[in-house]
Amino acid sequence: SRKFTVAAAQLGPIAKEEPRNSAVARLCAMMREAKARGAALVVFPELALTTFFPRWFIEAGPELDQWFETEMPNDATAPLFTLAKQLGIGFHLGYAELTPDGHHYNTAILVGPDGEIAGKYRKIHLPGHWENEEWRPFQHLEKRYFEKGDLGWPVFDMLGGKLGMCICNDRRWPETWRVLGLGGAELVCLGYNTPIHFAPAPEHDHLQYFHNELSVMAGCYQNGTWGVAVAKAGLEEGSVLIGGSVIVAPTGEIVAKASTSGDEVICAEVDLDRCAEIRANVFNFEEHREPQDYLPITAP
Ligand code: ING
Repeated sequence: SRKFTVAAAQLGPIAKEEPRNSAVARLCAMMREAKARGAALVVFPELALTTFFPRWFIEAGPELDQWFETEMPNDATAPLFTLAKQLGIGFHLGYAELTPDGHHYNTAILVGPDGEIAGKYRKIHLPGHWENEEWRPFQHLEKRYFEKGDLGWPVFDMLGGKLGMCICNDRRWPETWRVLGLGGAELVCLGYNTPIHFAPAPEHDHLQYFHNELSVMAGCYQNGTWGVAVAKAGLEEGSVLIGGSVIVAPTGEIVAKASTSGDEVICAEVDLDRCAEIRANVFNFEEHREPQDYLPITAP
């Protein structure tokens, strides 16, 4: 067996004016709690260093770039990397990345217990819209502020297994999970900032928690992988973000779920060998998958 304890460190709201060192202090407190509870890995949310700024229309330039990190680690996040090395715990962190050549990504990294970055992912499915849309109670301008990720969905050797990442809206797309599954992912880390109100279809607002669980449970089951999905939650600058962070088994079962909308650490023991229960049987890709038939047939 390849057992270890994983922690999902759900964040409550981060205020617009909250400085990064305040958010990092909250992350460090939860990293300590995760370690105290025996975790080898702690998963933090998407865009975990700042408020969810795509909810506002912001002109390109310094006012927008203030929300991005130009290097990682940096002065604000160094304490987190130092603590991880000191405690000997790995972590996943989502943040807004501004590259030296001026590219903007919604990014996540995996950092080993040695405090070194082991892997990076840049969000591919960017939801929302490009222009300020006055009819909306709040904006969702990820398509305006981020470029589509250019790294694919890589899988990294870590903690004795194969770990992958995706980010928020990615989890809704079966292709995300299948590409990770085909890459051999045994545990997928993802963060999310999901408003309870989806302006184009408000009749679905009451389904946001359900759709979160549905997406992660299906993705895990249909690819025989563990999943750790972690929210930035709560009433953040007037916008309610769902909580509902979950740890899901390769069977699709939820093995741990957050019960608040604030900073909350949930833990579960994962056994990466359990992926074989699914991958050697019902979803044995080599034996049962028929990719040559996966072509949309239009009616004659
Ligand atoms: N947030 C939301 C998400 O995909 C969204 C956007 C909400 C899309 C509800 C569709 C329905 O969870 C991010 N950051 O992707």
